[in-house]
Amino acid sequence: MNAQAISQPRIVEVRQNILKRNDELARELRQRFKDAGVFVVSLVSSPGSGKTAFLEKTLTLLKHRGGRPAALVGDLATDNDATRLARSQAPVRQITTGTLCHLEAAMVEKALEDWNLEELDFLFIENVGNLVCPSSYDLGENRRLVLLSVTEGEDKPLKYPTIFNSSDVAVVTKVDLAEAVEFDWNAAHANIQAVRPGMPVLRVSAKTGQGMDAWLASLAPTGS
Ligand SMILES: Nc1nc2c(ncn2[C@@H]2O[C@H](COP(=O)(O)OP(=O)(O)O)[C@@H](O)[C@H]2O)c(=O)[nH]1
Ligand SMILES: [Mg+2]
Repeated sequence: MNAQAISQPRIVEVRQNILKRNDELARELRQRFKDAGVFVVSLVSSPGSGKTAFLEKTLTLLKHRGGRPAALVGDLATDNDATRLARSQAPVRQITTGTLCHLEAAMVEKALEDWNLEELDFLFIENVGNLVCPSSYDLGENRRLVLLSVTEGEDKPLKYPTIFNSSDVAVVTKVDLAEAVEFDWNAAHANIQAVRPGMPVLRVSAKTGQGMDAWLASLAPTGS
């Protein structure tokens, strides 16, 4: 047996342990969120799909309507997104992951350490922009949104099935650009449904506000 054949099972075992520990922590977080009455939504997508723009609009509209939203945002580097989101006046905290391409439950737990969850109705968690890594990591969220911008192409659900499969709702973003890029709605819808039959699909533009009311209505009143 060569060295690689011997070392391979060990790598698998370590990875399984990391995922198991993450799942346990995520379960604890989910219970904490439930006890505090906060509804938690996470967002995953490739970089540039419009997570931060969609979230800034969401936080601003919720604040205007008297809600108590907050957000955590993950990136490899910089706190640019937290600065953008903070314009909504909602509490926001950046998590920088260094070289890690996803958020883990432990990072969420640490970021919330000195927050009083009882003071929140909604917590949004923007994951690191990546269509692969975040799919296996439960963050204790109630609902996971996967965003797909019209400029990315309709085939992405077929190319990255795991992230679509591990999400609850698909959000097609930047619909104000759909015509310019000849976005094929039927193909996009069919591809999403092929990967995850019955998945709800929302269409939004953070730029024009289109679809934002329908999205917020899907969260109200308790977001359950
Ligand atoms: N036209 C248009 N551009 C958008 C929309 N949402 C985001 N963008 C632009 O897309 C780029 C990436 O958006 P960002 O929110 O940073 O994406 P993230 O990396 O997924 O957080 C930015 O230049 C945004 O201004 C939208 O609804 N319409
Ligand atoms: Mg962002």
